[in-house]
Amino acid sequence: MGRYLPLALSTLVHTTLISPSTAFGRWSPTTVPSRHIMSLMDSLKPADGSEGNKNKKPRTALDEKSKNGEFTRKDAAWRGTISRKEGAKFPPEDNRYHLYVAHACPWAHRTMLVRALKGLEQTISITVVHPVWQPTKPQDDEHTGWVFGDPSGESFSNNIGLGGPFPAAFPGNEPDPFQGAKSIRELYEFAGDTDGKYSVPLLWDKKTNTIVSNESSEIIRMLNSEFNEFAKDPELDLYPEDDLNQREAIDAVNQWVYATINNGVYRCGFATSQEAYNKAIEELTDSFDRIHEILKKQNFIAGNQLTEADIRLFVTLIRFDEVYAVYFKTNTRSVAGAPSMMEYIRTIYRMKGVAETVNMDQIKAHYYASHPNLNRWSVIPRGPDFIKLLEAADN
Ligand SMILES: N[C@@H](CCC(=O)N[C@@H](CS)C(=O)NCC(=O)O)C(=O)O
Repeated sequence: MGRYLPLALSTLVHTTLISPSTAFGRWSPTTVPSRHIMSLMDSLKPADGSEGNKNKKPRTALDEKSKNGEFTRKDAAWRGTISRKEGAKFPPEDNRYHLYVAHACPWAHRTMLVRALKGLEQTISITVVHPVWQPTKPQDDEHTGWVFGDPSGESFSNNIGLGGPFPAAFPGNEPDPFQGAKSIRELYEFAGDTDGKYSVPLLWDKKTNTIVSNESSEIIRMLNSEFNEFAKDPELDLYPEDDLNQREAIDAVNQWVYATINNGVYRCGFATSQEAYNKAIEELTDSFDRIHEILKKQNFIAGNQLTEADIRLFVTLIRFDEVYAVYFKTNTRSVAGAPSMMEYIRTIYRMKGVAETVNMDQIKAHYYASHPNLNRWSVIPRGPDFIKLLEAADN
């Protein structure tokens, strides 16, 4: 059985008055509905896989684990393609598609970066959700996930009523402009989703009101190649069509960087056994050193020009010292202590439109407050002020 809070604290939890706010399904300090006490107690159980969600289909990344405590990410469910090919279900069109993203999410960040670098801001609209996960249907079940910002709403705590207060909208968090959805989950349900994992990024078709794709690796390819007639920088090709060697190099890098770095940080952070963590941190540390060495010899990770592989690496490295090294226990290394990496991400950070896609406040608020079984009180550490380091003049 799981270890629960000491009695005095758990009594406090039972009697603390917490209730869902009617408008947004958020918890505010007034009353605890009984179903929520159950979900609250669930979230207080140790994340050791010994009980709880094992018979349920994974609904969030925190449930995606194997018997030996390894984090095992499941595949994205919506895999439509925007294509210039004749008769395509989703042809590229100006102002037809919308991206739902979170500043915090590295996978969503990939899509924001490619949109910015290609100059597609006018063609593909965007909504940034609130960084702190909240109950999405508190009347019905215990799922917590992405909700939309409410610039006139009240501040709130994490999903077990602790930490914060967090503003109802961080700068730039807007309500859903199209369906009036309160959560990303509502959009999935509106589109008839049966998978049950409500992730961002979400590429939405405004014309047919449905989801095109929720797989970032595929969305960035579409943004790179299918919208050139609208792009301000159509020349930029992050996965060069006419250079098969370069494509091979990108594919090869993506493979080990995804497994050991992009997903590797999650394999460290969400591991629920020492063995699983040890394996992940060893692989991550080896890859970190490998990247550092490669970047001493060349400007970018798959050669001397910026490619998709850099977009995918950048989003993990920029979160590394502020979040992953602390929260996901990847503290065998630091980006600030690796000069070739520091120079590399500084170069990318200074490219047109890139800095605007990076929001460290929302990145930190999300990670430190959205998984209360990892950080119950949602205390956000001060950190090294990585962005300041990044923006500092070269020395
Ligand atoms: N395969 C997806 C993964 C996306 C993903 O895992 N997004 C996270 C945020 S960083 C999410 O929305 N998770 C929701 C959940 O775990 O409930 C992609 O690369 O697009």
